[in-house]
Amino acid sequence: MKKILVTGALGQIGSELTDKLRGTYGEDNVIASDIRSPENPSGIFEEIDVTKEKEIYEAAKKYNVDTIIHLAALLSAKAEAFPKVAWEINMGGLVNALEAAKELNLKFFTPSSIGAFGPSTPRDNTPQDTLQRPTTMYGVNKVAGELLCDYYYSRFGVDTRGVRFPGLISYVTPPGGGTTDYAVEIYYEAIRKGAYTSYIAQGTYMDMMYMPDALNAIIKLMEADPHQLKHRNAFNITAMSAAPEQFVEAIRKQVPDFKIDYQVDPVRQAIAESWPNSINADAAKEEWGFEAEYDIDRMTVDMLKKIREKIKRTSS
Ligand code: AKB
Repeated sequence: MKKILVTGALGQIGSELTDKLRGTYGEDNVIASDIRSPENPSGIFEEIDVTKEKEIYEAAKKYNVDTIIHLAALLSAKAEAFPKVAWEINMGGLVNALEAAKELNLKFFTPSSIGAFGPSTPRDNTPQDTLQRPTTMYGVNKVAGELLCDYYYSRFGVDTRGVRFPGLISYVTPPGGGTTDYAVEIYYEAIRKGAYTSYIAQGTYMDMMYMPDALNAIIKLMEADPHQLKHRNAFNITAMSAAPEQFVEAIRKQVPDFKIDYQVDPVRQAIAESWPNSINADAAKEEWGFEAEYDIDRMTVDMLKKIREKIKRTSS
């Protein structure tokens, strides 16, 4: 990667990835884009509506990029509330981005998700290659997206790559409209109130990952030798499998009086129950050396420290 266009650059992954890419590849070699400009863009920024057929193509051409990292998408709970909009953004945006990559001969990354699995998928140690019959619009989009990326690689030779992200946890930009968002909220509430009401029930396990590991995974996969990649797209990756009570246990090591109660949201609970408890990431380890550095305790120490500092900064 030498010059990179990032779509969805103001989102949970995009905001941190853009900074990291700029640090690694140079300020002027990373073009951030989103549907709306931020108030004070800190580097090159383009307004792109990914559903408009040519906007990604035009920006990629204008800046002569060699890579597109396509992140613009609706997350699972939002997609369930607005399924048709999700189809238009998640699928329409993806095909437009892939077309730009095809026309301009660009490398391409887009994330899939644990949401690409469904209730008939093996729930524990879910294999890389397995049954995928998701029951959510988000999942339908993700499976179709995985197949579409495979298709653009085999049919047109586009260098498409991707991972299935678990729930991503970060203190920088909040996620919006996901099922795993509770695993971010719980840390903020631990600092602000010493208590959290979880919309996901006790005993509901899902895979999770701290953002630094997710960003490293994207860069490592994009820089991997293509000859080593048998799967290319939709690699299972994970750092931990956890239910709300594991977060409580980890937080109580730092905030001993932290309290939890439960008011389960039936929509997000049903989505969570249709996803695996834990996925197997052996293919990612074998094919491009994926590894996660943060387990739940190390992540918790860092999250709580960074959120405390952030709250102090914004209140002073
Ligand atoms: C969501 O909850 O929708 C996302 C995901 C796991 O893809 N965080």
